[in-house]
Amino acid sequence: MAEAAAPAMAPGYSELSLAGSYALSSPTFATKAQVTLPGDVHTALLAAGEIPDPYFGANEQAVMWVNDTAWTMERRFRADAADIDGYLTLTLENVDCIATVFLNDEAVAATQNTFIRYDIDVTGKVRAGDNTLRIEFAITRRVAKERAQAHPFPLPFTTNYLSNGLEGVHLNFVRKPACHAGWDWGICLMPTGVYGRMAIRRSRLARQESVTVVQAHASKAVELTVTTRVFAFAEGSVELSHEIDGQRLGGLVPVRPGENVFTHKFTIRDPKLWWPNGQGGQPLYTLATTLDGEVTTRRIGLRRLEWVIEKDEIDHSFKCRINGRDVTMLGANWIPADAIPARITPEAVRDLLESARAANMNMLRVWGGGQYEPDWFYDLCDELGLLVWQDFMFSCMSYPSDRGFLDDVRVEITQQVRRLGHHASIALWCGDNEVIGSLGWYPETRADPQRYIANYDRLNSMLGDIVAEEDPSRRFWPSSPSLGYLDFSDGWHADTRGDMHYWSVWHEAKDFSAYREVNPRFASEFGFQSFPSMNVIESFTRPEDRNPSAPVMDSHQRNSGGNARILETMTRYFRFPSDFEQMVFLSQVQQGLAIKTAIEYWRSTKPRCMGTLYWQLNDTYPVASWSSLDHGGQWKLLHYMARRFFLPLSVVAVPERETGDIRLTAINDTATTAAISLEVLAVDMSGTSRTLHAGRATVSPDAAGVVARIPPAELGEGEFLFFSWRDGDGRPIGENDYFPKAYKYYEPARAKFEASWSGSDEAPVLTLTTDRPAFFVTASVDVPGYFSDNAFTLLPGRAARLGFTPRLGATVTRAALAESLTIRHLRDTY
Ligand code: BMA
Repeated sequence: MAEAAAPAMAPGYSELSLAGSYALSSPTFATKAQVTLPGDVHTALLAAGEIPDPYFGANEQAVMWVNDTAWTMERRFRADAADIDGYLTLTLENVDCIATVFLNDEAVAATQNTFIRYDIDVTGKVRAGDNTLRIEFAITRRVAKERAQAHPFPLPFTTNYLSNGLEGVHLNFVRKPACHAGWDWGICLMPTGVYGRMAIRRSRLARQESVTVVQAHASKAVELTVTTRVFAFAEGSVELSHEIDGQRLGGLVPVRPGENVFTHKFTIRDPKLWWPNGQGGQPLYTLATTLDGEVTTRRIGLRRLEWVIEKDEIDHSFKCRINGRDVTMLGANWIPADAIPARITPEAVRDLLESARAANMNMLRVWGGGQYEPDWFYDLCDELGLLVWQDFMFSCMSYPSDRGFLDDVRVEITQQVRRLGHHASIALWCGDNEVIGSLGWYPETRADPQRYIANYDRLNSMLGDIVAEEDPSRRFWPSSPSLGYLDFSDGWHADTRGDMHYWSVWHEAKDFSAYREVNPRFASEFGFQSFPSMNVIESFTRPEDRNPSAPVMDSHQRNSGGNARILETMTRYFRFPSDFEQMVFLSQVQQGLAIKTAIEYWRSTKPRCMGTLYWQLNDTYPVASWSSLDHGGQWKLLHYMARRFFLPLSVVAVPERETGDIRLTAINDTATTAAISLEVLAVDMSGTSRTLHAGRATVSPDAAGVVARIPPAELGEGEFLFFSWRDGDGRPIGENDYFPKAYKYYEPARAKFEASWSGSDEAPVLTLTTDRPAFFVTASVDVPGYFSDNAFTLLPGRAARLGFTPRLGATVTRAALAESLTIRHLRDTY
């Protein structure tokens, strides 16, 4: 009997959003809470007042039961006849994590990977009228444990963090952000929820799966190959078209059931090229894709990007070439913006990324123990000129490599590469974070390296194959750090090839000068901790907790011995602070000084070192950590110092090991020859200064060159170097200083400051003057925002004019700023 003709389907495409309020329940806890999805359980219980704020005090322990509870989320939703007149797909993105999905009490899907978008065929399963969607979550930590116990050989999980006595989680057995179980800067909440898209999609015949774009650059033209994957429910034809730059391609195309792939080629003449921050603009072209009324858009930045990893006079280079120019990558490592998923909002993330841009960064590494970020994160990076080193989500431990696990990961990685590949910001796919290194960390892996390397390579080579298949135009780097393909040697200390993680200063307590004993080709991780800012500490402590060894301060330090390391280091460089607040301030001074020492030296070795990404940009909750932005986005002193040491045209002072001379090197990360005039002063603690050098210099594009040498003998007892440079027209570009001895050996005076406000309420300007040299001078106000400079050296007779930029849409008045202004500096810390 002939096939019944397919029922006439309503034209076009429509979506029924399933976002909204869901009833929360569990077999073991009676709750009245409603959970808003996309969202998470902790947010719901907090809103219902059924749990205390997990970030306050030591409440982490008090809420641990939440992730040892099986949660169910259920809602009713109405559908009209029009909503269901067609083929129906239930799309669920970022379901965290192991759950069964019921539609009108029928189980329609089992999820087990937070990083996968589930497209479930529910044609004929949604009724006109009332329907119910129920998601029943398993207890992830228990499933993980069962899988670990069932695994043929031990796969230890990372415990590189102070778990505050909490039981660790086998997060290498479930596909969920590894840091959800805690990390050496992260709280352990193990959140549950759905964080992405939730919708019933109605299609006439087919739906869009993915649209990828590959760029081929020729002179004065760029060819775009647009590959569209369409899932068709039945045989037939669909209307598929693309539009970009005023060009439209497409038409009626035949489809057969399942996946159909279509390719369209556009040529863009006289393309407006996209550049990373600091190197040019970020023009974006909008590509609109329409399939039978289903419209998706993507913004495309046209740029040629390659990684030059080839033999050179040192060993092998490791640099990023953009539009033909070798650009030094300056930036930091990114971790999830909050430990409570519902708080990861476009507004909060834009604020953090804008702060990265304002600090002259041009790259962020999305770290492998976190998550693939939402589309809008990469849209923001495209817009702000922030390149992305994108790790795949594996970190610091070995993972299974059995068929089931690999099949699930194959779907995950394929989806992520197809979802993100069109973004100009994505610079590189990296297999994992420190998994190669971790092979040397655990007794089990050390005892049987062949087995664990083989296990590692099964997964890692699959990742490389997927990238080669799905995105051949982009580099796949096996791991961070890595010395190269199938090279399993130690990337922590080798500095002639690959990327390097240098942790000897923090984790091995070496002197800051140790940063000058290694010469990485690309430093993708290194860091130094500090305490969060005082107002952040006040947000999770009672006054009696504000002591570096108080239990609450211990519980907000997840790196073993971290608080002691901060305090011990102070005794090496500074006079010990007189009270808690001064200690907090000094911890940030010291953090900034450590990273300044590293980055200034490594940048001065250009073109040997072509990348410095410090650990870490942001925090997931209020904690002592390596971040430069407090939880909530406030600039710590390190972030202000980053804005200076990431200046594209910079001058740095480094002691020369051989001669002891202080070598001043100008670093030019711009495309044009830089002509500068440099003035170098010897200044004493009273403010008396002598000119040691004044002269002009030129530095070629994308190069570094020594512009002056100061023999140490030229500096008298108690004197330091203060130097400033201007452009060819005499406009000030930057200033910097250099202390040949640790700060504790100097006797700065108790400087008196004059502060005055000018400008307008829209653009307030603070002018600071001093009667004596003052160090790490830091202005702060209790309004969200940042000054154009801070944590700097202020000399008598050299006023500092600081513009103030509000953040998070704060409205300010100069009066309010003046009222809450505080000035801190080094001499006041003791
Ligand atoms: C590296 C990172 C993170 C960690 C950091 C600080 O290992 O990859 O895993 O948070 O060092 O210890």
